[in-house]
Amino acid sequence: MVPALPNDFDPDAAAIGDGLFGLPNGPEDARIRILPVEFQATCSYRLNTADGPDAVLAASHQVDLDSPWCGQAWKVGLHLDEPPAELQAVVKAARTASDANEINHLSTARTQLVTEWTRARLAEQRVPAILGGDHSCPLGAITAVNAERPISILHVDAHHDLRPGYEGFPESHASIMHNVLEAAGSVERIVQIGIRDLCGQERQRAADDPRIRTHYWSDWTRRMFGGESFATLVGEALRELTDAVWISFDIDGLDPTLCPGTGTPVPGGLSFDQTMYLLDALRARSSQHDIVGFDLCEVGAGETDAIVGARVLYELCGTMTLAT
Ligand SMILES: [Mn+2]
Repeated sequence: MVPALPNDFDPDAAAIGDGLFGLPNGPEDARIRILPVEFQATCSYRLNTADGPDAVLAASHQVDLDSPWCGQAWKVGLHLDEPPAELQAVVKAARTASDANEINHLSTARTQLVTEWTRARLAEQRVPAILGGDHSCPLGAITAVNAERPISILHVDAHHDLRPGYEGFPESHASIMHNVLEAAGSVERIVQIGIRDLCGQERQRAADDPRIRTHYWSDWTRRMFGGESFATLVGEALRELTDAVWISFDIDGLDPTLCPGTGTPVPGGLSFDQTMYLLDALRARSSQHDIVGFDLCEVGAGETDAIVGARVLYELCGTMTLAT
């Protein structure tokens, strides 16, 4: 279903509205509903990502709507939701919380509210997406989607995120994939790309758990420098995905020049063009996969962070099969 837009909407004009990408969609006519979660309480290094969603929204007005990569993603209908009042209260409390018990309590409440929001979107046949905030934010969304249909996750990140809790926080941003795997009705598979900062415990977990398929960035760069193509490597990774795919995109999977304000930047990583190619290759496999939702996390509030984040967000929206 292509949503009805006002007759005078001109996608080629400069953005005039306040909406995401300057689009006039309301929540009722958007196929993709994006929930901003301005939560970063478990961040371990730098605290910049709670203001990411606002910065991405502002930068999105500079994104032209006919992408040379994904085309006219706006046509599916995109909307950045107003968070429910309870979630806003939790997010506000988390901004000043310092006690670990309090942060854990707020994290649990946040995840429950994200779960409820996601269930409501699924009931309305909308595609849910989460715009963080730190990478702990999408846990409730991923588990809610997986409860309806077994999914695999395409996970772009500098980190495994396989720690069983970190710094006293069971719902740490460094534990999202561990928590997804431990949740009831586990996901079928996690395909990790960009990984280059890890601990021994995580490496062992990834090697031992057949659901985890890690493509270490060091292996990819060795092979590319040895003459293999990025296309070959991407093809190997994407073939490991199952039918229904959630994309979990931590912006720190990219080279830190593209995300200088992210929480835990790591040198190396995907270029912007490699990221576009990766999503393009996923889109080319649309006859084999349903993209059931996505998250974009750890985007900082700086100018470059927001500009890159807004474009990655548009391309993530563009991985959905265009409705006819
Ligand atoms: Mn992460």
